[in-house]
Amino acid sequence: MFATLKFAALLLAVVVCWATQDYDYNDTEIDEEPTLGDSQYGSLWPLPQKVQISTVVFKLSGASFHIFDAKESSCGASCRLLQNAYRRYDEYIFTSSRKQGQNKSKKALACDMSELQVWITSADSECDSYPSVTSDESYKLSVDSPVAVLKAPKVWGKSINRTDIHDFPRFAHRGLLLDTSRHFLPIKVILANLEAMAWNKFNVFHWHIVDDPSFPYLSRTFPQLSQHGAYHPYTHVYTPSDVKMIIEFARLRGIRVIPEFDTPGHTQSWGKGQKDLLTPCYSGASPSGSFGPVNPTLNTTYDFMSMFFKEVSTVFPDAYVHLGGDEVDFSCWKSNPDIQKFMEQQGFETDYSKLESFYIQRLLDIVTTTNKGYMIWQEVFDNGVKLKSDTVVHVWMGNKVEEELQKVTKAGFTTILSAPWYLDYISYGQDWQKYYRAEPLSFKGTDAQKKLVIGGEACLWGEYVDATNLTPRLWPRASAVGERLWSDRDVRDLNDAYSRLAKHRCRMVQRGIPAEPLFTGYCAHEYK
Ligand code: CP6
Repeated sequence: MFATLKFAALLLAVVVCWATQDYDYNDTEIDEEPTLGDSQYGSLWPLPQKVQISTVVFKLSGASFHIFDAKESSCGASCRLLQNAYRRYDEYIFTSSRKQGQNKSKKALACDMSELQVWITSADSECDSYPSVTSDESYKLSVDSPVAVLKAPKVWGKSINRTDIHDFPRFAHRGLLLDTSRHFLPIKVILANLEAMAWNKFNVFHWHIVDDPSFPYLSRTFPQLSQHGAYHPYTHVYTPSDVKMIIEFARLRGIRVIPEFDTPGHTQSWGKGQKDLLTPCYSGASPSGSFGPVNPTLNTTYDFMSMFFKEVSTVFPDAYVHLGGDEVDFSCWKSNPDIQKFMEQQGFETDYSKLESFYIQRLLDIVTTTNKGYMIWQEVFDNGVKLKSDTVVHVWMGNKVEEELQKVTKAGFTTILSAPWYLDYISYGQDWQKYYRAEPLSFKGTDAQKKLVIGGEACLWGEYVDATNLTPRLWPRASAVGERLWSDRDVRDLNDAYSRLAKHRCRMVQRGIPAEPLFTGYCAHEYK
């Protein structure tokens, strides 16, 4: 519900009449968005499950309005998560008007709305815990005079608006993948985007933290990995305290952090600091000097992975880690005589996907001993690796998506979808509409199968993205995915979405996120 506040805030902002009524610009029309094509839901994004907005408008004073713990609430002053959220949302609603001195000479107006009460109803608010895939994110928001009430069973509910909202997510897993290997992303960029994620009701940060080009994760157990594998050993690394800070910042916003340590492919950078981890490729009878995927034939590989993932399991509190397993290139394995011999001994003949599965199987067993669940890219499932029943299969390939979802769920696995939401692809035009139209449950299957689709993730791979362009490339395009994963299946009217999203985007800009425009137009705040 801390995130709920966002809604509340939004809502209250929608409600209008805060202290801005005596702004001194002359042209009153510029305060209004064009009415043509306006949504009855104003700027709400993503659209709550049930909303009733009355025509009654309350006044809200920046001078006297505050967010309080309801006295019945099971958590209050000692819940840092909530107090932190109150402060953020108080700032969102009022800062711009206060900053501009709008209240300077203003007497406290007799306002209809003086407070928002936040009432956590469940005995265990979960204030001090981490969000999980089973977290209750529902909330109810009633904006009425003289107090607005935001009621939620747990601290994780979210929403905002101005009359009556009863809201809950359609999917439990609403993720965003960011890639910090192709380019290092400064902490402040990550934090800013976590903030924007919360505004869009995303609740999973899939941190694709390392990959071929660089290894910015500073491991306490194996510091040589980033020492040699990062773009820079001190400035372009995430230290244990950086990681801790990111996880706590995310937690306060109801966001899980799931790290991905992708193996056995996509591991070039690991080889720089860890001798003998990667497979030496051969050119004819001698080593070529280049390296391929992790070497699955050596015991030392599994010793290393055991120690590495033991550390990862303590650094990242989420119940899941993402183990990758995508795009393994067999050519180097094929060239290596030791690997060939191993294949023969194991009876794999020339089926290198069996070797891949051999590796992954052992890795999964290792990670299981750390008491974590795992997510894997779809290839691991496609190759027939034996998976624990709570494994999340991540569907990313663009061809035969529905068939894949059918197969994965038929086999009884939970799954998340990314195939329609590769935000690193850009095109001329409004590609948010394409993301918005995608429907995760359009495949053929039983109700039980559909229930196994727990959500999806927007992916922003980092080849062409760094701190200079990441944020505008992501927002508001990812917002379309946010609504698809949060709101009801029937919320799919593109005109209505356009109108709300344009305003939502302006709100993000106003709050300091340089979200790109959807199309021609302007933001009301540009004139204030
Ligand atoms: N990196 C990793 C990538 C991609 C994948 N894994 C990728 C593949 C195809 C496209 C975009 C990204 N860059 N580790 C696939 C999951 Cl089109």
